[in-house]
Amino acid sequence: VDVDDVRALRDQFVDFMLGYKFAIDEVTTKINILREDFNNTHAYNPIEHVGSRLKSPESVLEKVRRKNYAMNLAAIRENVLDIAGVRVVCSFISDIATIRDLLVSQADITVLEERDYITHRKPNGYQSLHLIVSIPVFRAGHTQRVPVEIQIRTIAMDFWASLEHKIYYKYRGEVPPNLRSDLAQAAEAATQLDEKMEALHRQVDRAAEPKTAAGDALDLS
Ligand code: 0O2
Repeated sequence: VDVDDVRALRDQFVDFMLGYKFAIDEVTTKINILREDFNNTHAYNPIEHVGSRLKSPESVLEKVRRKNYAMNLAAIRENVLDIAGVRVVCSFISDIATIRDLLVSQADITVLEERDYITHRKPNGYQSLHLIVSIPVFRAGHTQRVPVEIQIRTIAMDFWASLEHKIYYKYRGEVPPNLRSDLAQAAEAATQLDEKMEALHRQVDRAAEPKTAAGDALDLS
């Protein structure tokens, strides 16, 4: 093996991954701008927290093997669309659509894929809205469009998903049936909590609305 070839390969890979890191930075900035803007203009903030992760080289390669993709950078770029991941955790179910709409309407964002695991929850109980978008990243020598997976979910959905993730890894994917059914029940409880919180939120919103006497003309000038 030629050492220079190995070095060149490593440099290529570092450069490849850097594009995804920059794309995470771009999307995170977009979300932070929305968050700050909401805080400023609405005295209400639909975003609880924002997280991100760059897929590790090991899990990129694991996915390439599992899905039988070709083992080269061009094929990885084309097929593995979740190397850059950003997670937006919202307070209420209705905030999910608000954030989704605010992101997809941005001129530099193109939606490549959308999976609504809220309307169609996964059989294990997983709920979240997944968007795969592509955004331009302006590099020192060129511009590239980079895919980013954005997961949008409520606090309850996030709580459930993080526990399920731990259990799944603990049992290496072979979750015993009793735990599986407990998890499904917990997912149901999370949905009920989300619905209850949404209803409460609406009630509070209505109570806070300024009361206008019937027949009063609203002067919008
Ligand atoms: P991590 O640790 O977040 O990086 P695949 O990647 O093939 O398994 P696919 O079809 O490409 O799946 O995408 P999918 O299922 O729409 O979304 C994949 C990501 O969504 C996962 O990323 C998880 O973050 C999350 N996710 C999907 N299903 C579940 C689930 O049942 N439980 C939990 N806890 N999370 C889920 P990674 O790369 O698998 O994991």
